[in-house]
Amino acid sequence: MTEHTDDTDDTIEGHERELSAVREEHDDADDDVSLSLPGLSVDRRDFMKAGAAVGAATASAGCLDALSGGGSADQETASGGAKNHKVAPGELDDYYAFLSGGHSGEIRVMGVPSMRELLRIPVFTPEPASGYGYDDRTSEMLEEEGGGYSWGDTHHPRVSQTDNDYDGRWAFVNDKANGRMARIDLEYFETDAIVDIPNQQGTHGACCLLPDTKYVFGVGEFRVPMQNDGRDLDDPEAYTSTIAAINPETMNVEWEVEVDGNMDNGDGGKDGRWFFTTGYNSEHATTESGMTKADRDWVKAFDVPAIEAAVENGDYEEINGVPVVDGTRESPLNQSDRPVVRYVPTPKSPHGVSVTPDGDYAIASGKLDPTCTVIDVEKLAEADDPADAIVGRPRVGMGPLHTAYDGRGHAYTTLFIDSQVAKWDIEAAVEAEAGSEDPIVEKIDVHYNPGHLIASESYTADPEGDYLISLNKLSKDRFLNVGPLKPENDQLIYIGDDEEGMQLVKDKPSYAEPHDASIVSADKIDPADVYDPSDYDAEFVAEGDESIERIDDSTVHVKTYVKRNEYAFPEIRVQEGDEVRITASNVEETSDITHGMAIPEYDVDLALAPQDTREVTFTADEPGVYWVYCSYFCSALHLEMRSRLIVEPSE
Ligand code: RUQ
Ligand code: CUA
Repeated sequence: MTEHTDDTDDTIEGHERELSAVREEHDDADDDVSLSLPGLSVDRRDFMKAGAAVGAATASAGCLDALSGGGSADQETASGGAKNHKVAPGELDDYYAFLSGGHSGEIRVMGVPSMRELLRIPVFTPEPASGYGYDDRTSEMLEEEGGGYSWGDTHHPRVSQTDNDYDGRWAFVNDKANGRMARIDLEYFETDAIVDIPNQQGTHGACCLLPDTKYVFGVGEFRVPMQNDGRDLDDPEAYTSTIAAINPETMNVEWEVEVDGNMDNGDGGKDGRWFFTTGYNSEHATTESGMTKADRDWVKAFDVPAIEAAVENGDYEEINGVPVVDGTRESPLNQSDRPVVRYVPTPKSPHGVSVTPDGDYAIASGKLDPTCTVIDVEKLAEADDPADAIVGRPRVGMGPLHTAYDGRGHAYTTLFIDSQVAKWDIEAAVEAEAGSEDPIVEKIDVHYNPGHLIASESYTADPEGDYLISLNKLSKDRFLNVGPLKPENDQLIYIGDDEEGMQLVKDKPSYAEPHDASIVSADKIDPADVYDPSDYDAEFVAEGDESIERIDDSTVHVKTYVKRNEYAFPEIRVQEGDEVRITASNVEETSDITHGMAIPEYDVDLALAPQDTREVTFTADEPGVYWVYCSYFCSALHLEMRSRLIVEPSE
């Protein structure tokens, strides 16, 4: 049983098939292993047969998993072999993974290790299944705070932390397309705030200043004129990119720092002082060849307290309502012994940067260079020359993009060109000469061309060190051909056994395109089961509170409750040209009983989870009969759950 099984087949039949495979393998080996369970000794085959006969009952599935080496509670096999990482039907995962959706503009929630997709959280894009962007509150959020774009490009979901550990409050994610940051409330798993970051285009990196998420940083990638209002069009030297420090509670942009060169990814140190970004284009060019001319680029290390002091002292220019601190190399603020930004030279165009769990090192992945650059955070604070803080440069392989950690002193770096993940020893890299391959522990093939990778709780001070997901950009031949636009391939790798080495566990096709992810222990997140009506401004419409009220000549307000299998009113009668506002509350308290409120030809689409209230406003400009119907299959009488919107013609 060293083979790993793909458990996407969670059916009873699938389970049976797998069991018979286990039995056959076992029969071939012809060694009867007796199992000692507390108080009884059972022949393994007999036990399996008994279990299989019971089918997929949860309890027996759990026992079977323990026997065949799977399950989340007891993952060691009786014969001391490998785990099979199976999460049986009805069992729950150990982790939540939050993956970005790229230019789908959303976040996906997946269980690990099953790799079952649990939910999609729309962020920058309207999404009809959840009604996101169709009720007044979320459509206003997208329109007003969000700037009214129809899409976004999410890359880096980061979960808030307290004391360098996940606190389960929020996830944040960037919009690379339009320079925005969004916050997702992890009580309800929904986007609750979007900020359109002034002076920034291409907000790429996103992450928190630790230990306590004092700021969420948006890392501006594209250099643009400051301000971008028609000036300096043909003067790229005058363009600039900034990092933006966002208050996680208010989502207000507190300050920005402008720098030389483009920025790319970012990560916060663990002690509240440093924030690191990678970057390219130290040349300030506008074409690819221009951006890759010089051999050197930088990791920029932002000294947050020094920046805060500059803001405090008024050493900034206010641009579009935000204090912008000059962090370019020539800035007077960088000539003192406490510069606001330190420019650590690296080989050209480093891509990912991440801080080790102990906070000792910031490691930048070389991308165009086959090495990683290890920066000693303590030395950085003391060194006169930031280059002196570089303490290691292991040669990891071709196209290193991102690095994650297991908490046991290893780093794992994706190699885009080699289609591999390299595992290496951080301290060995510090001791080895620059360019040495000695720190490499092993490499595993992935399929194909990985971008990001993420290990369980890798961004905290205490990673779990068991699972790693390699987010591969290409899947090519790994799945049934679905035409030219292929899925990506998120591969689960078990990294919990340093002796056996990395083990590829499963392939998970994913729609374009996850970039980064955070993997959080399930017990650190505590989502609500139903809404708490007091959490929203909208007035809850209980049974008995329903009304259809004419506010004035041209406005009607409908307040309706919603429950199995009715809306409060069998008909809603209005006049042609009326502005109609509907306030609808799902009065159900039963978990998972969601109702919809859809009105054809008026583009109305509300999704109402239990105890939720949503409002929608529209103009009834076409006379006629419109069936109000429920779009969530809620009961046997779901189809009959109806009302009519009757729009009477004006004379
Ligand atoms: S960055 S892999 Cu945003 Cu690497 Cu995509
Ligand atoms: Cu309510 Cu279907």
